[in-house]
Amino acid sequence: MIPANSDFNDASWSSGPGGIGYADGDVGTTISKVLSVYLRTSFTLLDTANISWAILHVDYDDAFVAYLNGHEIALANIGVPGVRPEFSTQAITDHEANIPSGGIPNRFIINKYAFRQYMIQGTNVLAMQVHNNTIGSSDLSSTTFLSVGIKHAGLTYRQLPVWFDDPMAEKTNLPLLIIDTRGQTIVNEPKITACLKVIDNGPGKLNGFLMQPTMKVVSELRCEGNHHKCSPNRVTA
Ligand SMILES: [Ca+2]
Ligand SMILES: [Ca+2]
Repeated sequence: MIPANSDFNDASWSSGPGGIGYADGDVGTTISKVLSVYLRTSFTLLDTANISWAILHVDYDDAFVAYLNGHEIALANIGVPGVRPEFSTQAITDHEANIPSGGIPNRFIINKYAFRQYMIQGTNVLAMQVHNNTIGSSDLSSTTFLSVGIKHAGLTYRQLPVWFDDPMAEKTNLPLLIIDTRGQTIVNEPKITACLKVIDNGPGKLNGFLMQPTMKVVSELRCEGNHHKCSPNRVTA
């Protein structure tokens, strides 16, 4: 289990700069070969009211689950959302880290409702479990970046990585359709209630996925076969 609250005494844990792993070019602290490794780091949020979005970038080999104050916020290549994998669980497939070959880490947009619910004014703990796909795997990577949007102009913290793209600046001429499950997993039964958001600012205008939706459809969603089925219930503009 990942001890996720800030009261947990991790003094007996080894510590070192990230990423923690072995035999990959982005390792800050080298450990011996393992199937899985558990990581914790803490950070301070002075005013949670100013946070408008959160993005996790993870350069992982081969899988990970990330938790904010004990609540799952992202996972990749392992298990199912909402179920904490055992330490002995293997990653589903092989997955290479991108930074060592000149690429950029994978991006995970954190559901803003979940992030607002889980973040704490004061000390927060980001915990990770990172898993290999085989016992004795030749490499492991876990380089992680948690970034938040701050509404207060003029407040800046650590310099952003050179590869970081401002999500507020990512815009397209095409209308955007976003399925917002508010952190719920779409399953076969029961149906979940989700919100389909349309961002379409009109001809000649740009649309960005963090912009205010121009239309919202409250809808029920469930998995059916290899596709998702939805039944619109309510439309608001
Ligand atoms: Ca690998
Ligand atoms: Ca590996």
